[in-house]
Order: sequence, then C-alpha cells, then structure tokens
Amino acid sequence: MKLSGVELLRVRMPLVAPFRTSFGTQDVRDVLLVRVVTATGEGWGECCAMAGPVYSSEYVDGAEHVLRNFLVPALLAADEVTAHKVAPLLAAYKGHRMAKAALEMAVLDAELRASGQSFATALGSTRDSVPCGVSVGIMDSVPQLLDVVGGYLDEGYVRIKLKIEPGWDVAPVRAVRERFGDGVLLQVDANTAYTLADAPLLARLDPFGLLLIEQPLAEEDVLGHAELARRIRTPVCLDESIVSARSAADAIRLGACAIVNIKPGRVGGYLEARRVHDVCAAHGIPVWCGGMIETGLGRAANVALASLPGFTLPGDTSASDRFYRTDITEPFVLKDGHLPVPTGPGLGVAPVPGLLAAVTTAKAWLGS
Ligand code: SMG
Ligand code: MG
Repeated sequence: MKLSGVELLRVRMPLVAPFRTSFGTQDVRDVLLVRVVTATGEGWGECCAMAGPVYSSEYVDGAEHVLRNFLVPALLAADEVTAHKVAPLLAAYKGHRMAKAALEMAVLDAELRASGQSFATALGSTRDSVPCGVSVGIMDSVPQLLDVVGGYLDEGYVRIKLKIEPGWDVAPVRAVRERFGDGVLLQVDANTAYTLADAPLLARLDPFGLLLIEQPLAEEDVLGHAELARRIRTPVCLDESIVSARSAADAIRLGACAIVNIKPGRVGGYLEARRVHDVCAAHGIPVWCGGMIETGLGRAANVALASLPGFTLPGDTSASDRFYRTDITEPFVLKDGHLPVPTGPGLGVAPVPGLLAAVTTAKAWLGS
C-alpha cells in the first residue's frame, strides 16, 4: 500500500467515575487517534499514552509531536507500506513505542480491511469470546470499595484487580476476601509504588491467595522484582517493565516474573505484542491483556489479541461502560463475563461519525 495521508485526531471523553491509581486520579481521557488513508480505504489506530508521563515516559502531546514530525513523514515517504514494514521504517527513531503502536495499528487495520481479514484471525486467535476482568481504582474508604467490587461482580466480571499503593494494600484485599470469599479471582496492581524494602509488607498479602501482584517495583528494577519473587508467595507479574519481546525474555530468564501483562502500546504494537505472547508461551509463562482505558477501537484490537491461546488469564478487557457512558464505536457489552471477539474485516468496528464528531477536539491532516 501507498499511504495518501494520515489524520491525527484528539478526542476528549469523560470517565463515568474518577479512576485513581498510585500515580494519580483521572476523570477524563484525552485520546489520540490515527486514521491512515490509502487509495482504496482507511484504517484506525489508537494511541494509549496518557495525558501526562505518569504511567510511563510517554504522554499524549509528546506522542502527537513525534508522530507529526518524525513517524508519519517516514511512512508517507515510503512507496510500499505494510504493517510488517512499519517497525523497520520507524526503527531510526528511538523509543516512542506508544506512538509507533498507534500508527502500526492503523496500517494493520487498513491492510486487513482491504483483504477482508479480522485482527483476530491475523494475530492467530483461537477463541470467539474472551473472559473479562475489571480494574478497580483506589477508593476513599473500604465500604465504598466493597460497594464498587460488588457491583462489578453482579455485572459478571470474572476477575477483580485492585489498584494498591502504600497505605491501601493489605486492608482492602482482606476486606474484599472477607466479603466476597476465596472463590473470587483477585489480583493487585501497584504501578511501581513500592521498593524492595517493602518486601515484608508485600509478604502480608501471601495469605489471601492472589492470582498475582502486578508491577510492585520501579519500571527498571527487573532484578529487584526477581529478588522480591523469592521473598513473597504471590506470583509477580510485570507490566511497565516489559517493553518488548526481548525484555520479556530477559525478565523471564532472570526470574523477575511468573506472569506477564501484555499491552500492545507499551511494546510498540500488536505485532510485537504477539511476539511477547510467543516468547512467554515458549517459556510456559501465562499472559493476559492489559488495558489503557481504550475507546472501542483499542478495545476491539485488545479483545482480538486476548483471544490468542497463551492468554490464559482474564484481561483488563472490560466493557465500554466500565469507563464511558458513550463510546465512539458500537459499545462492547459484557455477556456472561465475556466479550465477543470482533469478526469483521480489520478491527471489525469503526467510529460512529456523529459520536466521534461530538468528542473530537482537534484534527490535523498530514499528506497531500
Ligand atoms: O483499561 O481497564 C483499563 C485500565 C486497566 O488498570 C488498568 N491500567 O497499570 O494496568 C495498569 C493501568 C494503566 C492505566 S491507569 C490510568
Ligand atoms: Mg498495570
């Protein structure tokens, strides 16, 4: 394919309720979307970078800047662009994986729409629906948390993830276990809020039979996670630290993780995400699909990815209404704790023009 142009869109979507993590509170999602246009059609990508560099070093204005000034011009200059060529074409530019991932996603969508194949089929899907977990933010009080968790269990979510930070860890986990029992699949995510010196505190989570503890230590502290894994019984899962298939292989080799959270944006795209899946599968490491408060576009692609065989744990692939009253695509609706894997060409969903227009704050066309 030759790209005739690329449109960058900024979309502002209010969240149904504030979402608090160890790095801050969010009540609106400022999303960067990418639309690539070819002679025969178009494709959509979504950038998972947050408004500020607080989850990782990337942030949405930075992603837009690098796309506009470096990444998109590199693809527009190429005579032949395919999804598999995107990473090599952009390799001269270091880092910026979330920005690269959004562009590659849009190219992949355009390519698959043109050939009539779904994301799921192209990635190697083996299921037509995926079990869904939900990520529960830090609350003001334990009673409030129990209400929220109870509501999600009533909706049918098959796994609960509690966001934790120092001062909000053992007590909320204990309270959820006491109220809802040992049968609930339960895990925690610290988003790097602890240090190895907290190992004795984190070991106090051992009796609660958690599925995993996600990213307790700093992004770069892979050896620290390996040491922590020797000091606690809860399996250690890495999120922020895994930025490529290579870093996954290294972390596994070092004993830093028993489980991996795969987020396509964090690793530079869906094609690299599949490689992370393959590396983990080869080592017997279970994986699950993370979430970055995606719109229906990113959600569609994540659900497709989560239907690969190595995704043996429920993901943060919750329904659209977990975060948004109105999505920009047809909403993803939970059914018996599962979401259906889209089957149409490409993402299998597209923005509904009126819904997209209502939340679009800026648009820029790059190309001829
Ligand atoms: O999309 O369901 C979602 C969010 C899941 O907790 C979630 N994501 O570290 O895994 C994580 C966080 C990162 C984003 S929090 C603003
Ligand atoms: Mg996480």
